[in-house]
Amino acid sequence: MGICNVTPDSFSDGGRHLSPEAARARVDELLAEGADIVDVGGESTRPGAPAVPAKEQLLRVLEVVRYAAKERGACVSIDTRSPEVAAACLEAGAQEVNDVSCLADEGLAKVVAQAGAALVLMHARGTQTEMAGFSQYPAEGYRDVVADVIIEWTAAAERAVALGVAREHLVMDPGFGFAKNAAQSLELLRRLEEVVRAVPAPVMVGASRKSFLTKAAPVPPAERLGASVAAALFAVRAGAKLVRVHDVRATRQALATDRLLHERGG
Ligand code: HH2
Repeated sequence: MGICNVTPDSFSDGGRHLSPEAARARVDELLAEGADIVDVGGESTRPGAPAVPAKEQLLRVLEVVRYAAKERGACVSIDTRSPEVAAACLEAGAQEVNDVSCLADEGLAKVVAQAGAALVLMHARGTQTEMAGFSQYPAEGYRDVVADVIIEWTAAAERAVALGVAREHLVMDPGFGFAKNAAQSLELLRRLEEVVRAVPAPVMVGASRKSFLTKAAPVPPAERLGASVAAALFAVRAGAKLVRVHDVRATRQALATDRLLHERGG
């Protein structure tokens, strides 16, 4: 899944794809690099980011979604917590809703159910506006981060199913960096196999350029390619079915090479 942030303030690429031309060019770039899904978002989730009203999100993303889905024939995911934004984007050709709020608004599940769309449910606690800072969260916030994330995600998934979302249309995302400090995110990724085994849905990992990856190499977001590719590779080996990334070409290259090297007699 390639990331198309149509925002002025995303943590690693804010403002780069805000104009309609730049956003379309970003879609073209992601598809040329081999993205299977284009994730379009009009609201940053960086800590402290203000909520963006639905109207403003739609001004940013609707034409981009339409372009990617209708003109480029891409599989489009809309990254939003807003039922109104989700409904308009599904109508414009998106096939999936990416919810970073872990179903804070049940209206979102109703919209997804009505459209027969897919729903990425990402584990989180509270909104980005409430988050203190990148990778800041109390150590005592979890009894066991893996067990707690699975329990809380499963409860949200059951709510979504009760609201009409098809069980087989759910994707699980542990929510790296969301209500988790760096140690908690690292532990969650390290033990991803346990999550994959426990959850009856495909697992998606979004670790790309995130600050918890800087423990080994403290560099700014745009310089975290190596760490991001390593994390994606680790996630896929642990059983993740999707990785949400900024750098599709490098990630694909690494995954394809890894697969080749693991082939026997090839
Ligand atoms: N992370 C971000 C945004 N959306 N969605 C899912 N499912 N999983 C994630 O890990 C995830 C996500 C944050 O990254 P980014 O989009 O690059 O930044 P911003 O939220 O500042 O636009």
